Parts: sequence; C-alpha cells; structure tokens
Amino acid sequence: MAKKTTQAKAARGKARQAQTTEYGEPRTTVYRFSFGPWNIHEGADPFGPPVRDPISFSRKLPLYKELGFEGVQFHDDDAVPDINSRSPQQVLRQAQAVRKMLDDAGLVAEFVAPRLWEDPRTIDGGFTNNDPDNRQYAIDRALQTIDIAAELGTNKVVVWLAREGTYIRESKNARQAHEWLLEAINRMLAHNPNVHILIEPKPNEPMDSAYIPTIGHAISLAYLSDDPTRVGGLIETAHAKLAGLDPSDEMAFALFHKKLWSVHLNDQNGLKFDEDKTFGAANLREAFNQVRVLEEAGYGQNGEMVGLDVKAMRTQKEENRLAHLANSKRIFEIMVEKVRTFDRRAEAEMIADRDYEALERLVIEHLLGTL
Ligand code: XUL
Ligand code: MN
Repeated sequence: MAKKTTQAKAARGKARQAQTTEYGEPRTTVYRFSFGPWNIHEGADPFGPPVRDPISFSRKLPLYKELGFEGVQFHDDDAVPDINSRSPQQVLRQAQAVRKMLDDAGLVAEFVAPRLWEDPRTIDGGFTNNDPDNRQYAIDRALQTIDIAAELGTNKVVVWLAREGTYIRESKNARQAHEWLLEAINRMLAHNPNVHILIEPKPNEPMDSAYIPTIGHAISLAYLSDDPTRVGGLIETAHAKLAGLDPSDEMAFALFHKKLWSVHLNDQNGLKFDEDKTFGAANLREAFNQVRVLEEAGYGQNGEMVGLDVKAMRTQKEENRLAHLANSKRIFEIMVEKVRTFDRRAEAEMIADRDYEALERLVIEHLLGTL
C-alpha cells in the first residue's frame, strides 16, 4: 500500500513536472507545422534527372492537411509561376487566386521568399551583384515578393542570400557588399510598414563563401537596419551544421535576441552538400536540443511555425514519397515529449554536483528510453 502511494506520488510529480517549464510555468505550446511545396520533390540532383513524377501545386495543397500541416512556405514563383513574364497586376491577381486556394484548403501562408538565384541577372549575385542593373532587378523582385506576401496574408518575407558571396574572393568587395545588403533590407522595410524580414543564413552552397553565414551575422545586420524590430532570422538546422555550429546554440542566440521567427528543421550528416534530411535522422541528440531550446523559450506562442525544409532521398521510390514530412513531424513531437518528461530535478542536482558524466548518461538513457 505504502509502495503504491509512493508510486502514485512520483507519477503525479512527474506529470506536474511534464506540464510545467523548469521555471514552473505551464507548458502550453501547441505547435503548428509548415513546409514548402519544394519539399515534395522529384529527386533531381546535379548529377541526374528526376526519379519521381511531378505533383502540381494544386495537387500538393490537400496533402498538407492530410499530413497534419497547416502552413505553406512559398518562394515568390511557387505562388506565381513565370513571374518575370507577368505584369505587376497579373502577379497580384495570381497571388489572390492562390490565397483563395489556401483559404479553401484551410491553410495559411507562413512566408514568401524571393527566388534570387535562377534568373540570368542573378548569376553574379542579387543584392551584391557587381552590375547596378542586376542589383536593381534583385531589389525590384524582393519588393514584389512583399506585395505577393501581403496578398497571401502574411507579413513574413524570408531572404536566403543564395548567391550573395563569391567563388573567387577578389571578385567582390566584401565590405561594399554588406553595405548593399543593408541597403536592400532598408528598401524592403520602407516598401511596406508591416513587412518582417527573416534572414536565412547559410555559409556555402551554391557559393564557395557566402555572406551572412550565421545568425550572428544576420542579427548584426538587423540592428543596423532602419527598423531592427522588423528584421530577424530563420535558422535551418543543416545550414548551421554546414557552418560547423551547433544548431540549438544558433537558435538560442536568436531567441535571446527575440529574433527567431521561423525555423527550417531538418538534418545534415556532417560537412557535405546540403542534405535536407528528415529531422533527427542524423543526430537525435541535436534534434532533442533544438526542440529543447525552442520549447523552453516558448517558441510558437507568438504564431511562429515549426517549419521543415526536408527532401525525400533520391533513392526513395514513388510510394511513401511524403514519409520524410510525416516522419520529421513525428520525430519533432516525440522530442517535445522527451523534453517535457526530462528529469529536471536530477539534471539540476548533477549540474550542482558538477557530475557531468552522470548528466551525459541521463540524457542518453532518456533518449534511448532506458531509464
Ligand atoms: C536553401 C534553402 C532554401 C530556403 C528558402 O538551402 O534552404 O530553400 O529555405 O529560399
Ligand atoms: Mn531552408
């Protein structure tokens, strides 16, 4: 009887602990998930053609709800194909049509990102192109993206600075290039008083050396901008790992600045091409720590979404070609549970005692489910 009572007490304690943060506040975040239509991918890579059938945008939309997602991430031309051959009015009309499709499907746009890396005018970069006409093209396209985002019902514009950098360092003046990047951000801020700019850092690929390789670079630009309250970041797991950094520390840094407004969760198996693997597939402990910093900071409670940027492997056949999305979401949810049930009291004792070997084992056994 006494044993039962102790067990019940322990269970109640554990449940209470699971429902509160380390500071005793209730954990209430109900996470909402998003991905981009490019995450349903045909499998083409630089060395070979597609291996799976294409799925049109309108056929992708119903899949979101089926998979348990509610947010759609867009590039400008995901929403408005052939964007360069349309008049500004046609672009907006098409964006309005997409908004209707989203509404009908019960979905929302999370963000729109200008695709500044495919047009011939962006070969040598967008905002940092050495040719002023090409720089102007990049700015015009970014401003148009803001208009598209407004039509789609979001004020978030993501800027992945794909070709802002060099293959040959002497080809650009890096100091000047940062000036131009800041100018572009200020132009975007001035274009619409509601727009929020999320810089998505990445250290390389396609460039050998990219400008703004980490969130620290992005946030320093934000503070220099005309409205630092409207410039923040999106952190992608794989990009942080390509920079040799711990993604959860990158996220924590942005959260500390209240500037983590979206994430691209995925995984990356070391310093290779940008793999966009299923979240947690390469390193479960890093996945745990990313979810831990997000959860502890209340990420998601101000409308932020849990965004994925994951690709099915090229070797995945047609069947289950969406499993990487469902699996990433499932692994995130398991990690939320792991974070909420982590034994904080034991952790605190081990830290106080500086018994870090014990802490190491606690984390690993907790993740393995062997405690
Ligand atoms: C590229 C990448 C992009 C951005 C959106 O590595 O991650 O898909 O997320 O432009
Ligand atoms: Mn990304």
